[in-house]
Amino acid sequence: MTDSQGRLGSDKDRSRERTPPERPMRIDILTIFPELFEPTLGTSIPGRAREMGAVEYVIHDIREWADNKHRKVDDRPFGGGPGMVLMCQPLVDCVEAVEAMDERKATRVLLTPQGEPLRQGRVETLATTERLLLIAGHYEGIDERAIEALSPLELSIGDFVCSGGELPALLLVDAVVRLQPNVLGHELSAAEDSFSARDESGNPLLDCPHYTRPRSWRDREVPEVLLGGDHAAIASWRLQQMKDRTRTRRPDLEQRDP
Ligand code: 9D3
Repeated sequence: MTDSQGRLGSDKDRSRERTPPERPMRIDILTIFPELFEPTLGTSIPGRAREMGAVEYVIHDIREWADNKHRKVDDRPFGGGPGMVLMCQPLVDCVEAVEAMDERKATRVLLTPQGEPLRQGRVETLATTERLLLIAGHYEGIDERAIEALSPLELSIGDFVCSGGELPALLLVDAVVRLQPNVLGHELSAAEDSFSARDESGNPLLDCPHYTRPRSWRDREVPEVLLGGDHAAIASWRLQQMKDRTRTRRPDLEQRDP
């Protein structure tokens, strides 16, 4: 018999050498803008991850769970004020219906400016779960009782204002799926990039500068050490650059979890 690459071998050989293929991680996304997701999730690393069978994306339109013929899912805020508030019923019904589509327990995540600022340590934890359910809001807010009932993990992608939770959700998907086994090609490895490199105390380090040909460009030279072939000297120069850049650009990264 032959395997997928045409190599000969018995089933017995294979059961000794290979662990069974893992089920793709399932990521459900709940949104009122379902059309926003496919172009990004079909491209680059998120697209490759899906083609490889590492992940499955299922997009759900919250409006499909509206209980009225106008597919209305929002209403005016009690107490007054601008904007509309996403109602409890369509959102919670949607979460419950979507969760019932697969037997795996989903980690519920709400993208919200009120959430925990997302950092790499949280991304790494989420990357190990078998199922994520992301809720992207696109309103002045969500009825607080729905948030209480769902008790999702609440995440923000940073202290700036986006017009909705859709792009934050896509960003989280990108950060999570690139950590799935075998998704990154050899062009970069998850263990080597920014926020994976550490100093001796375990603090995260920014990346060092990179150079390619030509050696001289508009009177700017590539640092001499990179041209010499002394690999120990290159490694120590790069580490020093990483430490210097971290200290000057991101002093907040020192003595802090990823
Ligand atoms: C200007 C409206 N704001 C009044 C104080 C509240 C507000 C509501 C909804 C601000 C932004 C949004 C939409 N943003 C998100 O849903 C969102 C978000 C963000 O805006 N920044 C960083 N991370 C995230 S995650 C979800």
